[in-house]
Amino acid sequence: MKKTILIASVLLSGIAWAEDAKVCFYEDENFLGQKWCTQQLGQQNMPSSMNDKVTAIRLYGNTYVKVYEHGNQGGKSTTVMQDTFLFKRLNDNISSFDLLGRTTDDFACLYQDSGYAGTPMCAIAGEGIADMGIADLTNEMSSVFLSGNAGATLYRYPNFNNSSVTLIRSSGNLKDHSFNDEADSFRVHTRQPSTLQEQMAAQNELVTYSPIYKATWMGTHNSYNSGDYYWASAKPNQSTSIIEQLESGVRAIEIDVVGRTLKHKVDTSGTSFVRVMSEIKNWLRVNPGQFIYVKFEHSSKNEGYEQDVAREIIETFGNMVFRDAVNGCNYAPESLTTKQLLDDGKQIMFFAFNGDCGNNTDYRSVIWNRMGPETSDDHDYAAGCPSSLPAWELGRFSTIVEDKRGWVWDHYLPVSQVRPALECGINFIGRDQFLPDDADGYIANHIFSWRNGLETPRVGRQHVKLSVGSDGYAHFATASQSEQYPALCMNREGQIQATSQAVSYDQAQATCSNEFADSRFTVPTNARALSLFVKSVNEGAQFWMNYRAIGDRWVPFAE
Ligand SMILES: [Ca+2]
Ligand SMILES: [Ca+2]
Ligand SMILES: [Ca+2]
Ligand SMILES: [Ca+2]
Repeated sequence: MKKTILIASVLLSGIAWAEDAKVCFYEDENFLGQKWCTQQLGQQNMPSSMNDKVTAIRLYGNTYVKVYEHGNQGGKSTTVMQDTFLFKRLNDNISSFDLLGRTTDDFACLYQDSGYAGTPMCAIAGEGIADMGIADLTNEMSSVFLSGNAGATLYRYPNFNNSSVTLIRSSGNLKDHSFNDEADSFRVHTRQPSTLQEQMAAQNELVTYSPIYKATWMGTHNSYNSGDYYWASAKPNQSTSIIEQLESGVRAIEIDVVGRTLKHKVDTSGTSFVRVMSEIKNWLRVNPGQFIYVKFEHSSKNEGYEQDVAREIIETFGNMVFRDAVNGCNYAPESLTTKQLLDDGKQIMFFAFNGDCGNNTDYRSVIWNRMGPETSDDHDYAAGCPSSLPAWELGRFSTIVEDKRGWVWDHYLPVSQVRPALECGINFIGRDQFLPDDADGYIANHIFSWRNGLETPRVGRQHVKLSVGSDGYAHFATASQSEQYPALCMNREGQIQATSQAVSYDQAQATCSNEFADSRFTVPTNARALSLFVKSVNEGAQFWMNYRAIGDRWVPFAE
């Protein structure tokens, strides 16, 4: 009971905020300068104070907006479905608009520049744009954001003609598809996720039930330091945009900021902090079941900058950001799970290195303390865990940070060490050169659950058992509820044990209670908990886990 109260008091200290449907227009890039908002749906002329001035747009709720060059919805026009920090085509030219309700999260937005910058043109699945000339965007588009289950086919000529490229993942830079500044028309359709994407999505959902300091996530290092965002003279840490990383299952990212700009930039055009926050927000608002952990490094301390950064975080994420306005730079409760945060409407939290939260009160209110040890990527995790691990018993994150930029000081965790490191209690590895297509097997090595592929629930096979293989690893597999296995039970200390009696799925909870006082029928929700249990049993052994199908989805703890 005490624990419940502690969590509730932390959660309730965030600002009360609900995303009412509205649009805000801004005079300057990065949502700065004069601002004008309206909740009124339908066609309107821009008020004279904002006519031919708009450079950025923010959308709230399920709205989208069509913007026009002239009054009364005349002239060139484009459709905007996401926050847009910088208009180029139609910049300082918008004179009227039409505010509409979006009925699906399956949509695609093409952007004028790489890294989702410049003017977008969006369409929902089942629709398309026959001629980018309606916005003077012919042969201009350089990146594509695919939302929900949208895919897109881009055509070299108008009216869906000539050669095309079909995207099943977002692309921060269409050069990767040899289609930069080529599209004249595009169609949006729905796509089927790959087996690996489905496996990763199911596992990420399972992990939300883990206490946050014990959770197993995929991570990236210097997540924003990608050639998709600026021209880079040296090889940057990442080759893809943050959206592509998140789409592939990454849930822990790392951002270095210097005041209001990002540290990792090679150009001098002032690549902004709010730009990356806005990109993440665009992804979170169409993925309400997802939560992102942001490891935050803030160099060149300055209270004025800290104030700006805090304000931009709060303005961008509103009630989505998990913060503690009362006790700034606090420790999050050790028992807190991501699921509890999601149930409270939270989708993002920021962590600093131990106590490195600066001096500004607002800044400290959005930054959590307690990044734990960063261990070495040179360690042989398969041979044994470093003495510093697992730090999760202390309620801290344990991480590995790579640094691979094509220079002599490269360091990099071999893919074969990924699973052993996670089993040592590493919460996330700050991966460099993350590959969304998993060409190096890095994503597959993060899968501790459905090792042999996510199975589809079907009649008679709607429950999940754990099978221990001859390689010492366990995998999840479908089973029929009448099959008889020992059940996995978790006690109050979080220790997992199996019942001595083999029972049907329906008897699992009662058998846990009979054999272990105060225990609960359970499913391992992180790599280390699973590994500790598997090391204590024989190969070939099978166990019931509290994990079964509801409809066509696998749901943990579905009592
Ligand atoms: Ca302007
Ligand atoms: Ca105009
Ligand atoms: Ca372009
Ligand atoms: Ca073309």
